[in-house]
Amino acid sequence: QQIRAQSVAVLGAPFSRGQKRRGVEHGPKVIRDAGLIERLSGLDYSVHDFGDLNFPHIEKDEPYMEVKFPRNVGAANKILSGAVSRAIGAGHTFVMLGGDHSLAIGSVSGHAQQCPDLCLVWVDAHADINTPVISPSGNLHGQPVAFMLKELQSKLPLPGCTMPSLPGFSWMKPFLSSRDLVYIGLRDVDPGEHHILKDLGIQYFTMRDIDRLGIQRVMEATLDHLLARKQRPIHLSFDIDAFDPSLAPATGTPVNGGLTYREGIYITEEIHNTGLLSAMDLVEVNPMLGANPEAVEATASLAVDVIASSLGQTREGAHGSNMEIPSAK
Ligand code: 4U7
Ligand code: MN
Ligand code: MN
Ligand code: MN
Repeated sequence: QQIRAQSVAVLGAPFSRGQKRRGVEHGPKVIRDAGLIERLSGLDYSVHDFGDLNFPHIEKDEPYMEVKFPRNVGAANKILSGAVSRAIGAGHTFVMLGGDHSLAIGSVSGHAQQCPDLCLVWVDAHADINTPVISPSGNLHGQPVAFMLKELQSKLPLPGCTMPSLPGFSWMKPFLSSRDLVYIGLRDVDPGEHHILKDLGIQYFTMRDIDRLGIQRVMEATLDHLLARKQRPIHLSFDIDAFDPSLAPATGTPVNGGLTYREGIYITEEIHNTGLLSAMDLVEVNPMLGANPEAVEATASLAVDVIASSLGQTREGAHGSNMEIPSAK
């Protein structure tokens, strides 16, 4: 039989205006330097590295309500959304290298343009579901999920709502139902976010749930929730701060008590095993925040492991179907 090599598109999004700390825009470079492209080629993919996007710098960008840099975040995500849509339309499995997590607005919306029935797995210490009105920080990397949810449309300053629109965001409208989203790894949830999670009945697994159930049952429940009724494309949005800070120190908002290496890799192996992964984000690696170069390299190398494992690298090993054990001479 003929097996065509699957193709993966890799795109860097060097962007940091969704939060205040400089350096996260260098995430794509350190993840590439940690050997991403070689690792994916080794998995028998044809890898298309589309390089890094160029984002405009909008000089005059006053806060709107408390929201910081809305025009820059809106413009960058509009560009990203178009690029993701084209890559997925061309048949690639898509990998976005961040950059801060506000980029998920563009990444998931571009994916949804091609795959309207997608579901979303959000692996993160944080829920990133603050609306502009309830956000304690005003940083958009803590708000991307709110912008996606149809159920929150009336609470968002977007076209169609009674509030004036957030500058930079007139191009987008919510596209995801709250039942098509599952969180894994939560341990730092703001009061307004907790209210939304409960109010909308969103499925989530905190670190405490992982302690209680184990990661195996968490993944079973996650995939059951999203896929039991029908098989559909998965978007995996992976914030490196889901891991324990001892494993991923080079990130902007670390929170103690995170995923172990084995829990994180189990999550991605299970996602791969569905055969339904269609696009993923790897965000919030900030090389300017490691205590030393080793801390940065460890974080970047962990990011590569997460991506490779999502795309089929296994801990058990693998071999081609035509392999034979050579006989002794
Ligand atoms: B990340 C925070 F208030 N919730 O909204 C906020 F605690 O993409 C943190 O998950 C958000 O790293 C963290 O600013 C955003 C804060
Ligand atoms: Mn986070
Ligand atoms: Mn996040
Ligand atoms: Mn963070």
